[in-house]
Amino acid sequence: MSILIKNGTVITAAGQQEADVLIVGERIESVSARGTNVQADEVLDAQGKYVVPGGIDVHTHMELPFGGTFASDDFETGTRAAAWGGTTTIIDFAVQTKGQNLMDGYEAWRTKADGNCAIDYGFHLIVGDVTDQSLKEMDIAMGEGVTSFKMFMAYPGVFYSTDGEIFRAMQKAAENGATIMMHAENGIAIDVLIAQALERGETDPIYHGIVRRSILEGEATHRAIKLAELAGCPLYVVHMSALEALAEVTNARDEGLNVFAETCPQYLFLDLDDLGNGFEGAKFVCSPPLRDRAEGHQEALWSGLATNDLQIVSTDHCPFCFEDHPELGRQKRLGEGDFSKIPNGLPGVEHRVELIYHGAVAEERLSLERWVEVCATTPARMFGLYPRKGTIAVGSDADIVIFDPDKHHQLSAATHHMRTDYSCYEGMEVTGGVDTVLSRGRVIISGDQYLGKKGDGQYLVRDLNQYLV
Ligand code: DUC
Ligand code: ZN
Ligand code: ZN
Repeated sequence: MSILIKNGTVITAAGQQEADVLIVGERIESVSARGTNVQADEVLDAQGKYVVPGGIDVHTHMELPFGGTFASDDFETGTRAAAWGGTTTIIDFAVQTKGQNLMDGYEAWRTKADGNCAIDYGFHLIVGDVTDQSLKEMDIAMGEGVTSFKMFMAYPGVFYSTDGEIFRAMQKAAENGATIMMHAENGIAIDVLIAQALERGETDPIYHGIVRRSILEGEATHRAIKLAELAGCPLYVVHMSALEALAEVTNARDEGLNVFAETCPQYLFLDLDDLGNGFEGAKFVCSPPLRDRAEGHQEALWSGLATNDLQIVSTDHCPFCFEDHPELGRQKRLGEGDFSKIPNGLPGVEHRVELIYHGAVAEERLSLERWVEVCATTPARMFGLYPRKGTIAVGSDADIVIFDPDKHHQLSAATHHMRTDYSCYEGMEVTGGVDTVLSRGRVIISGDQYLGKKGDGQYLVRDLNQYLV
């Protein structure tokens, strides 16, 4: 089976080209000057549209157990929603819980995902219990293509690791060339502030945003960088929200350290005010929290993306329903009367590629090439998938989005495909939208039709971070 994508403008991180793309089977066969006489079984006309690499979301939490419930998207619904939004690869987080072997977490997440994904997928591993055994198992995980390990400086009693535990895992990562991914918030200090707020009767969701102070994200980021520097391992700071944290990463990178960071659309578009309005604010509870716009975090993050102090936009997709759900039960409402019991996380996997196009390209903050770079190419290189993924080149997987820059649409829970009963972007007008999506040479989205199916997505064995200095 061959498909020719004709008449489009091919955008990669390296530049733009008026070119036709020939796909044979699952791979890109040729990228040739527009109008070259190439024959194919099927022709897709991309006149007036961009032809870009499929999005790669390196931070999702399908079915994550959290706060007495589970993230509401499973691998089937979540990867389908991702496809609708132009994402053709996810890297999700398998979880090792306390007392469990590390590889048991990996096996459990493979069981949840295998046969259920509509797009390709890989895993990072959350190291939830640093022991001699789990450190040894980090070697085994590398053999399975899990080359990145997430740790938490937040959530004492749940995912939290002490500095000593973090340092031991970092030493192991340094031996293997693995990347440590860090949730950098000082969870111990935050827990003191949570208890004090609740004692004062401050129970609404807005206090989630107030107690999780940005200075505590900056402090934890600094500490993580110093520990990684000493251990000699690459560090990737996840879901950065605060300008104090960005300053730490910028300094580290200026010193030539292997320090990297991502942010997410929620930190670029939403803010502390969204956490107001009584319990409605629970819809916006995630950690780190949405920040006060007046403090300049959002503008700092956009400029970090422009200067490459921030390299990736991921989603931290971790959805929960607002109203009680017939199958999932209580989700956000678990935290009525106590903000600290609201499950943390937002739906987002469907909207990242379009939102970043809107905020970056349509609103003229970043170039087309940089949009592709932060949404696809750098994620592929950072997590060992390039050049199989993240670009449009001969031999690469035919994961391709035909993107219509002239499409205007409104984001809404009524039309999205994520399994949540609300949208964080309800009513927002977005310029630019996904038209057609191909995953390894198969058309899985065509206009308003979903043509994918669960089980078509393959597990990805990943290589090491390709940016190490
Ligand atoms: N933050 C969230 O908002 N949800 C899941 C875990 C996390 O770190
Ligand atoms: Zn996190
Ligand atoms: Zn996360």
